Amino acid sequence: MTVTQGYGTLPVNDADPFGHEVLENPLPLHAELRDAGPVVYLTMYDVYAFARYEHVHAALANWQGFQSAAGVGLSNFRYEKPWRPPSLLLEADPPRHDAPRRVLTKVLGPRALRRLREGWHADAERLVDEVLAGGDQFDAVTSLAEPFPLRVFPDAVGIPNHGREHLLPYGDHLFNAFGPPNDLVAKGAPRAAELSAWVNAQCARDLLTGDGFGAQIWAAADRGEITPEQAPLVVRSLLSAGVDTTVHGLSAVLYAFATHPEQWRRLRERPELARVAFDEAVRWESPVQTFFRTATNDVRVGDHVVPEGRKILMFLGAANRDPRRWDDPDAFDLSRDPSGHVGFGMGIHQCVGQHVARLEAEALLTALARRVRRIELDGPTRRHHNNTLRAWESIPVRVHLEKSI
Ligand code: OVM
Repeated sequence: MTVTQGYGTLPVNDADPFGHEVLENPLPLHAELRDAGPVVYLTMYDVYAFARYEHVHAALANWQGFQSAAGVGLSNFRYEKPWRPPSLLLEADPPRHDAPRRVLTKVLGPRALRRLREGWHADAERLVDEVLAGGDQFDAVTSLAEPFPLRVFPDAVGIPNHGREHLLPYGDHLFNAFGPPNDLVAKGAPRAAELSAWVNAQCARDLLTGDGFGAQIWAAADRGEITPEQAPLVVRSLLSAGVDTTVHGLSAVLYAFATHPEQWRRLRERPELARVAFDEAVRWESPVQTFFRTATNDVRVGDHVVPEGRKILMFLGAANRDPRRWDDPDAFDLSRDPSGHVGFGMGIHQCVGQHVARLEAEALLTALARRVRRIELDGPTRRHHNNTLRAWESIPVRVHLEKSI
Protein backbone atom coordinates (compact mmCIF):
# COMPACT_ATOMS: atom_id res chain seq x y z
CA MET A 1 0.00 0.00 0.00
CA THR A 2 1.23 3.48 -0.80
CA VAL A 3 -0.50 6.41 0.85
CA THR A 4 -0.10 10.11 1.58
CA GLN A 5 1.20 11.82 -1.49
CA GLY A 6 0.21 15.35 -0.53
CA TYR A 7 2.65 18.25 -0.60
CA GLY A 8 5.23 17.95 2.13
CA THR A 9 4.12 14.50 3.26
CA LEU A 10 6.53 11.64 3.14
CA PRO A 11 5.45 8.75 0.90
CA VAL A 12 5.13 5.58 2.95
CA ASN A 13 5.12 1.96 1.90
CA ASP A 14 3.93 -1.00 3.98
CA ALA A 15 5.56 -3.76 1.92
CA ASP A 16 8.17 -6.11 3.38
CA PRO A 17 11.21 -5.85 1.08
CA PHE A 18 12.58 -8.99 2.79
CA GLY A 19 9.38 -11.02 2.53
CA HIS A 20 9.17 -14.03 0.26
CA GLU A 21 6.77 -12.42 -2.19
CA VAL A 22 9.19 -9.56 -2.85
CA LEU A 23 12.25 -11.80 -2.85
CA GLU A 24 10.60 -13.97 -5.50
CA ASN A 25 10.06 -10.90 -7.69
CA PRO A 26 11.19 -7.50 -6.38
CA LEU A 27 10.54 -5.59 -9.61
CA PRO A 28 6.98 -4.40 -8.83
CA LEU A 29 8.03 -3.03 -5.43
CA HIS A 30 11.04 -1.35 -7.03
CA ALA A 31 8.81 0.48 -9.51
CA GLU A 32 6.40 1.48 -6.73
CA LEU A 33 9.20 2.90 -4.57
CA ARG A 34 10.84 4.79 -7.46
CA ASP A 35 7.52 6.30 -8.48
CA ALA A 36 6.49 7.24 -4.93
CA GLY A 37 9.27 9.82 -4.66
CA PRO A 38 12.99 10.24 -4.04
CA VAL A 39 12.64 9.03 -0.44
CA VAL A 40 10.03 6.64 0.96
CA TYR A 41 9.36 5.60 4.56
CA LEU A 42 9.10 1.82 5.09
CA THR A 43 6.63 1.26 7.90
CA MET A 44 7.57 -2.41 8.49
CA TYR A 45 11.07 -1.57 9.64
CA ASP A 46 10.87 2.13 10.56
CA VAL A 47 13.55 2.98 7.98
CA TYR A 48 13.81 5.17 4.88
CA ALA A 49 14.43 3.98 1.35
CA PHE A 50 16.05 5.33 -1.82
CA ALA A 51 15.17 3.54 -5.04
CA ARG A 52 15.92 6.10 -7.78
CA TYR A 53 19.30 5.96 -9.48
CA GLU A 54 20.06 9.62 -8.82
CA HIS A 55 19.55 9.36 -5.07
CA VAL A 56 21.11 5.92 -4.57
CA HIS A 57 24.15 7.01 -6.56
CA ALA A 58 24.48 10.31 -4.70
CA ALA A 59 24.12 8.68 -1.27
CA LEU A 60 26.68 5.95 -2.05
CA ALA A 61 29.10 8.60 -3.28
CA ASN A 62 28.64 10.63 -0.07
CA TRP A 63 30.24 8.57 2.73
CA GLN A 64 30.42 11.65 4.96
CA GLY A 65 26.64 12.04 4.94
CA PHE A 66 25.73 8.36 4.74
CA GLN A 67 27.98 6.29 6.95
CA SER A 68 28.71 2.55 6.83
CA ALA A 69 30.24 2.21 10.31
CA ALA A 70 26.80 1.83 11.93
CA GLY A 71 26.43 -1.30 9.77
CA VAL A 72 25.11 -1.77 6.25
CA GLY A 73 22.33 -4.06 7.41
CA LEU A 74 19.11 -3.21 9.25
CA SER A 75 20.81 -3.52 12.63
CA ASN A 76 22.15 -0.18 13.86
CA PHE A 77 25.55 -0.75 15.45
CA ARG A 78 25.07 2.44 17.50
CA TYR A 79 22.52 0.53 19.57
CA GLU A 80 22.94 -3.17 18.76
CA LYS A 81 25.95 -5.46 19.05
CA PRO A 82 26.92 -6.87 15.63
CA TRP A 83 26.64 -10.65 15.23
CA ARG A 84 30.32 -10.82 14.17
CA PRO A 85 33.18 -8.32 14.55
CA PRO A 86 32.49 -5.62 11.95
CA SER A 87 34.28 -5.78 8.60
CA LEU A 88 37.21 -3.36 8.39
CA LEU A 89 36.07 -2.49 4.85
CA LEU A 90 32.32 -2.84 4.46
CA GLU A 91 31.34 -1.70 7.93
CA ALA A 92 33.89 1.09 8.42
CA ASP A 93 34.39 4.66 7.26
CA PRO A 94 37.51 6.75 6.72
CA PRO A 95 39.99 7.01 8.25
CA ARG A 96 39.81 3.43 9.65
CA HIS A 97 38.55 2.05 6.36
CA ASP A 98 41.41 3.38 4.23
CA ALA A 99 44.47 1.26 5.05
CA PRO A 100 42.66 -2.09 4.65
CA ARG A 101 41.07 -0.78 1.45
CA ARG A 102 44.43 0.30 0.00
CA VAL A 103 45.86 -3.16 0.69
CA LEU A 104 43.00 -5.00 -1.02
CA THR A 105 42.96 -2.54 -3.93
CA LYS A 106 46.51 -3.62 -4.71
CA VAL A 107 46.11 -7.34 -3.96
CA LEU A 108 42.97 -7.60 -6.14
CA GLY A 109 43.91 -5.02 -8.77
CA PRO A 110 44.10 -5.66 -12.54
CA ARG A 111 47.91 -5.88 -12.48
CA ALA A 112 47.93 -8.45 -9.68
CA LEU A 113 45.34 -10.57 -11.48
CA ARG A 114 47.43 -10.93 -14.65
CA ARG A 115 49.23 -13.95 -13.22
CA LEU A 116 45.89 -15.73 -12.68
CA ARG A 117 44.37 -15.11 -16.08
CA GLU A 118 45.84 -17.95 -18.08
CA GLY A 119 45.21 -20.54 -15.38
CA TRP A 120 41.61 -19.44 -14.83
CA HIS A 121 40.87 -19.60 -18.56
CA ALA A 122 42.31 -23.15 -18.63
CA ASP A 123 40.27 -24.07 -15.52
CA ALA A 124 37.12 -22.75 -17.19
CA GLU A 125 37.81 -24.78 -20.36
CA ARG A 126 38.30 -27.91 -18.27
CA LEU A 127 35.09 -27.36 -16.29
CA VAL A 128 33.07 -26.68 -19.44
CA ASP A 129 34.54 -29.83 -21.07
CA GLU A 130 33.63 -31.92 -18.03
CA VAL A 131 30.08 -30.58 -17.91
CA LEU A 132 29.48 -31.02 -21.65
CA ALA A 133 30.89 -34.55 -21.49
CA GLY A 134 27.97 -35.30 -19.18
CA GLY A 135 25.40 -34.42 -21.84
CA ASP A 136 23.59 -31.46 -23.34
CA GLN A 137 21.26 -30.90 -20.36
CA PHE A 138 22.50 -29.63 -17.00
CA ASP A 139 21.81 -27.10 -14.28
CA ALA A 140 23.66 -23.85 -14.94
CA VAL A 141 23.75 -23.07 -11.20
CA THR A 142 25.06 -26.33 -9.77
CA SER A 143 27.18 -27.32 -12.79
CA LEU A 144 28.78 -23.97 -13.69
CA ALA A 145 27.97 -20.94 -11.51
CA GLU A 146 28.78 -22.67 -8.21
CA PRO A 147 31.67 -24.94 -9.12
CA PHE A 148 33.68 -22.42 -11.13
CA PRO A 149 34.26 -19.81 -8.39
CA LEU A 150 34.77 -22.63 -5.88
CA ARG A 151 37.41 -24.12 -8.17
CA VAL A 152 39.45 -20.95 -8.66
CA PHE A 153 38.81 -18.45 -5.87
CA PRO A 154 39.66 -20.37 -2.65
CA ASP A 155 42.91 -21.51 -4.30
CA ALA A 156 43.69 -17.90 -5.22
CA VAL A 157 43.11 -16.83 -1.61
CA GLY A 158 45.27 -19.75 -0.52
CA ILE A 159 43.06 -21.53 2.02
CA PRO A 160 43.33 -25.30 2.59
CA ASN A 161 40.95 -27.69 0.77
CA HIS A 162 39.34 -29.07 3.89
CA GLY A 163 35.99 -27.50 4.77
CA ARG A 164 35.47 -25.45 1.63
CA GLU A 165 31.87 -26.62 1.54
CA HIS A 166 31.33 -24.12 4.40
CA LEU A 167 31.99 -21.11 2.15
CA LEU A 168 28.59 -20.90 0.42
CA PRO A 169 26.47 -21.52 3.56
CA TYR A 170 28.56 -18.93 5.44
CA GLY A 171 28.00 -16.33 2.74
CA ASP A 172 24.31 -17.16 2.48
CA HIS A 173 23.87 -16.57 6.20
CA LEU A 174 26.03 -13.43 6.21
CA PHE A 175 23.97 -11.86 3.43
CA ASN A 176 20.73 -12.89 5.16
CA ALA A 177 22.00 -11.29 8.37
CA PHE A 178 22.04 -7.82 6.72
CA GLY A 179 18.25 -8.05 6.66
CA PRO A 180 15.73 -8.29 9.50
CA PRO A 181 15.79 -11.30 11.88
CA ASN A 182 13.25 -13.21 9.77
CA ASP A 183 12.84 -16.91 8.88
CA LEU A 184 15.84 -16.78 6.51
CA VAL A 185 18.12 -15.71 9.36
CA ALA A 186 16.55 -18.28 11.70
CA LYS A 187 17.28 -20.99 9.13
CA GLY A 188 21.00 -20.14 9.16
CA ALA A 189 21.35 -19.37 12.87
CA PRO A 190 21.98 -22.93 14.14
CA ARG A 191 25.17 -23.23 12.06
CA ALA A 192 26.31 -19.59 12.21
CA ALA A 193 28.82 -20.04 15.07
CA GLU A 194 30.36 -23.15 13.52
CA LEU A 195 30.62 -21.60 10.03
CA SER A 196 32.00 -18.38 11.44
CA ALA A 197 34.62 -20.22 13.49
CA TRP A 198 35.71 -22.17 10.40
CA VAL A 199 35.99 -19.00 8.26
CA ASN A 200 37.92 -17.18 11.00
CA ALA A 201 40.33 -20.10 11.34
CA GLN A 202 41.15 -19.93 7.59
CA CYS A 203 42.42 -16.36 8.03
CA ALA A 204 45.42 -17.35 10.15
CA ARG A 205 48.77 -16.86 8.50
CA ASP A 206 50.06 -20.41 8.98
CA LEU A 207 47.06 -21.97 7.21
CA LEU A 208 47.42 -19.89 4.05
CA THR A 209 49.60 -20.86 1.09
CA GLY A 210 52.67 -18.73 0.44
CA ASP A 211 51.57 -17.02 -2.77
CA GLY A 212 47.84 -16.28 -2.53
CA PHE A 213 45.77 -13.17 -1.78
CA GLY A 214 45.82 -14.19 1.90
CA ALA A 215 49.62 -14.33 2.05
CA GLN A 216 49.80 -10.97 0.28
CA ILE A 217 47.55 -9.43 2.92
CA TRP A 218 49.83 -10.79 5.65
CA ALA A 219 52.86 -9.46 3.73
CA ALA A 220 51.23 -6.01 3.75
CA ALA A 221 51.01 -6.34 7.54
CA ASP A 222 54.76 -7.13 7.63
CA ARG A 223 55.37 -3.92 5.68
CA GLY A 224 53.34 -1.98 8.24
CA GLU A 225 50.53 -1.08 5.79
CA ILE A 226 47.97 -2.66 8.13
CA THR A 227 48.43 -4.08 11.63
CA PRO A 228 48.81 -7.82 12.32
CA GLU A 229 45.49 -7.61 14.17
CA GLN A 230 43.79 -6.31 11.01
CA ALA A 231 45.21 -8.91 8.61
CA PRO A 232 42.89 -11.82 9.51
CA LEU A 233 39.82 -9.58 9.25
CA VAL A 234 40.89 -8.41 5.79
CA VAL A 235 41.28 -12.06 4.72
CA ARG A 236 37.83 -12.67 6.18
CA SER A 237 36.41 -10.00 3.85
CA LEU A 238 37.64 -12.01 0.85
CA LEU A 239 35.98 -15.17 2.13
CA SER A 240 32.80 -13.24 3.00
CA ALA A 241 32.30 -11.16 -0.11
CA GLY A 242 34.05 -13.24 -2.76
CA VAL A 243 32.10 -16.46 -3.17
CA ASP A 244 28.29 -16.13 -3.09
CA THR A 245 28.42 -12.82 -4.93
CA THR A 246 30.30 -14.26 -7.90
CA VAL A 247 28.19 -17.45 -7.90
CA HIS A 248 25.02 -15.38 -8.21
CA GLY A 249 26.62 -12.97 -10.67
CA LEU A 250 27.53 -15.91 -12.92
CA SER A 251 24.04 -17.41 -12.49
CA ALA A 252 22.62 -14.05 -13.53
CA VAL A 253 24.64 -13.83 -16.73
CA LEU A 254 23.94 -17.48 -17.63
CA TYR A 255 20.20 -16.98 -17.09
CA ALA A 256 20.35 -13.79 -19.16
CA PHE A 257 21.95 -15.62 -22.10
CA ALA A 258 19.65 -18.64 -21.79
CA THR A 259 16.70 -16.27 -22.22
CA HIS A 260 18.28 -13.95 -24.83
CA PRO A 261 19.53 -16.13 -27.72
CA GLU A 262 20.29 -13.13 -29.94
CA GLN A 263 22.64 -11.76 -27.25
CA TRP A 264 24.39 -15.14 -27.03
CA ARG A 265 24.92 -15.00 -30.81
CA ARG A 266 26.46 -11.59 -30.40
CA LEU A 267 28.82 -12.81 -27.69
CA ARG A 268 29.90 -15.71 -29.89
CA GLU A 269 30.67 -13.33 -32.74
CA ARG A 270 32.61 -11.05 -30.41
CA PRO A 271 33.84 -12.96 -27.33
CA GLU A 272 35.61 -9.80 -26.17
CA LEU A 273 32.11 -8.66 -25.10
CA ALA A 274 32.23 -11.13 -22.19
CA ARG A 275 33.16 -8.47 -19.63
CA VAL A 276 30.52 -6.01 -20.82
CA ALA A 277 28.02 -8.87 -20.77
CA PHE A 278 28.86 -9.60 -17.16
CA ASP A 279 28.48 -5.94 -16.14
CA GLU A 280 25.21 -5.72 -18.03
CA ALA A 281 24.01 -8.82 -16.14
CA VAL A 282 25.12 -7.27 -12.84
CA ARG A 283 23.09 -4.16 -13.76
CA TRP A 284 20.12 -6.19 -14.97
CA GLU A 285 19.93 -8.63 -12.05
CA SER A 286 21.85 -6.81 -9.28
CA PRO A 287 23.07 -9.89 -7.38
CA VAL A 288 23.55 -7.64 -4.34
CA GLN A 289 20.12 -6.01 -4.15
CA THR A 290 20.34 -3.75 -1.13
CA PHE A 291 22.59 -2.27 1.53
CA PHE A 292 21.73 0.23 4.23
CA ARG A 293 23.51 3.43 5.12
CA THR A 294 23.00 5.60 8.24
CA ALA A 295 22.42 9.37 8.08
CA THR A 296 25.16 11.30 9.88
CA ASN A 297 23.11 14.53 9.80
CA ASP A 298 19.53 15.50 9.19
CA VAL A 299 19.57 15.15 5.40
CA ARG A 300 17.16 16.98 3.14
CA VAL A 301 15.79 14.96 0.23
CA GLY A 302 13.32 16.97 -1.83
CA ASP A 303 10.68 18.19 0.64
CA HIS A 304 11.66 15.70 3.33
CA VAL A 305 14.28 15.22 6.02
CA VAL A 306 15.90 11.94 6.96
CA PRO A 307 16.86 12.45 10.62
CA GLU A 308 20.41 11.95 11.88
CA GLY A 309 21.15 8.40 12.98
CA ARG A 310 18.41 6.78 10.91
CA LYS A 311 18.88 3.91 8.48
CA ILE A 312 18.24 4.29 4.76
CA LEU A 313 17.83 1.24 2.55
CA MET A 314 19.59 1.66 -0.80
CA PHE A 315 17.81 -0.32 -3.51
CA LEU A 316 20.70 -1.01 -5.89
CA GLY A 317 18.50 -3.23 -8.07
CA ALA A 318 15.84 -0.53 -8.41
CA ALA A 319 18.45 2.12 -9.27
CA ASN A 320 19.92 -0.19 -11.90
CA ARG A 321 16.56 -0.36 -13.68
CA ASP A 322 15.45 3.22 -13.13
CA PRO A 323 13.94 4.45 -16.42
CA ARG A 324 15.00 7.97 -15.38
CA ARG A 325 18.60 6.81 -15.93
CA TRP A 326 18.46 3.86 -18.36
CA ASP A 327 16.85 3.46 -21.78
CA ASP A 328 14.72 0.32 -21.89
CA PRO A 329 16.03 -0.65 -18.42
CA ASP A 330 14.51 -4.15 -18.36
CA ALA A 331 16.31 -5.21 -21.54
CA PHE A 332 19.48 -7.29 -21.24
CA ASP A 333 21.40 -5.73 -24.09
CA LEU A 334 25.11 -6.07 -24.91
CA SER A 335 25.01 -2.95 -27.04
CA ARG A 336 24.33 -0.66 -24.11
CA ASP A 337 27.05 0.84 -21.94
CA PRO A 338 26.24 -0.51 -18.46
CA SER A 339 29.04 1.43 -16.76
CA GLY A 340 27.76 3.64 -13.99
CA HIS A 341 25.49 0.88 -12.68
CA VAL A 342 25.48 0.61 -8.88
CA GLY A 343 25.47 -3.21 -8.76
CA PHE A 344 29.03 -3.06 -7.40
CA GLY A 345 28.13 -0.03 -5.30
CA MET A 346 29.70 3.38 -5.90
CA GLY A 347 32.23 5.61 -4.19
CA ILE A 348 34.84 4.55 -1.64
CA HIS A 349 33.17 1.22 -0.88
CA GLN A 350 32.66 0.17 -4.48
CA CYS A 351 33.41 -3.56 -4.83
CA VAL A 352 37.16 -3.99 -4.46
CA GLY A 353 36.86 -7.51 -5.91
CA GLN A 354 35.14 -6.51 -9.14
CA HIS A 355 38.19 -7.29 -11.27
CA VAL A 356 38.27 -10.79 -9.81
CA ALA A 357 34.57 -11.24 -10.57
CA ARG A 358 35.01 -9.98 -14.16
CA LEU A 359 37.95 -12.30 -14.73
CA GLU A 360 35.92 -15.28 -13.53
CA ALA A 361 33.03 -14.30 -15.79
CA GLU A 362 35.28 -13.70 -18.78
CA ALA A 363 36.95 -17.10 -18.37
CA LEU A 364 33.70 -19.01 -17.98
CA LEU A 365 31.79 -17.19 -20.74
CA THR A 366 34.55 -17.44 -23.33
CA ALA A 367 35.04 -21.16 -22.60
CA LEU A 368 31.31 -21.73 -22.97
CA ALA A 369 30.99 -19.57 -26.09
CA ARG A 370 33.74 -21.56 -27.81
CA ARG A 371 31.78 -24.79 -27.55
CA VAL A 372 28.10 -23.86 -27.23
CA ARG A 373 26.15 -22.55 -30.20
CA ARG A 374 22.90 -22.11 -28.32
CA ILE A 375 21.84 -22.20 -24.69
CA GLU A 376 18.18 -22.35 -23.70
CA LEU A 377 16.03 -22.98 -20.65
CA ASP A 378 15.06 -26.60 -20.26
CA GLY A 379 12.47 -26.59 -17.50
CA PRO A 380 11.23 -24.38 -14.69
CA THR A 381 13.82 -22.19 -12.96
CA ARG A 382 13.81 -21.75 -9.19
CA ARG A 383 14.87 -18.69 -7.21
CA HIS A 384 16.92 -18.90 -4.03
CA HIS A 385 15.63 -16.41 -1.47
CA ASN A 386 18.14 -14.35 0.48
CA ASN A 387 17.62 -11.07 2.35
CA THR A 388 20.34 -9.33 0.32
CA LEU A 389 21.15 -11.44 -2.71
CA ARG A 390 19.09 -11.95 -5.83
CA ALA A 391 19.87 -15.56 -6.49
CA TRP A 392 18.95 -18.69 -8.42
CA GLU A 393 18.65 -22.13 -6.93
CA SER A 394 18.20 -23.87 -10.26
CA ILE A 395 18.48 -22.93 -13.95
CA PRO A 396 17.97 -26.10 -16.01
CA VAL A 397 19.47 -25.57 -19.47
CA ARG A 398 19.96 -27.44 -22.68
CA VAL A 399 22.84 -26.59 -24.98
CA HIS A 400 23.52 -27.11 -28.66
CA LEU A 401 27.19 -27.78 -29.30
CA GLU A 402 29.54 -26.44 -31.88
CA LYS A 403 30.26 -29.54 -33.94
CA SER A 404 33.95 -29.17 -34.77
CA ILE A 405 35.43 -28.62 -31.29
C1 OVM B 1 33.12 -8.02 4.30
C2 OVM B 1 31.97 -8.12 3.34
C3 OVM B 1 30.98 -9.04 3.59
C4 OVM B 1 29.92 -9.15 2.74
C5 OVM B 1 29.81 -8.33 1.62
C6 OVM B 1 30.80 -7.43 1.38
C7 OVM B 1 29.75 -6.90 -0.69
C8 OVM B 1 31.89 -7.32 2.24
O1 OVM B 1 33.18 -8.84 5.22
O2 OVM B 1 33.97 -7.15 4.14
O3 OVM B 1 30.73 -6.63 0.28
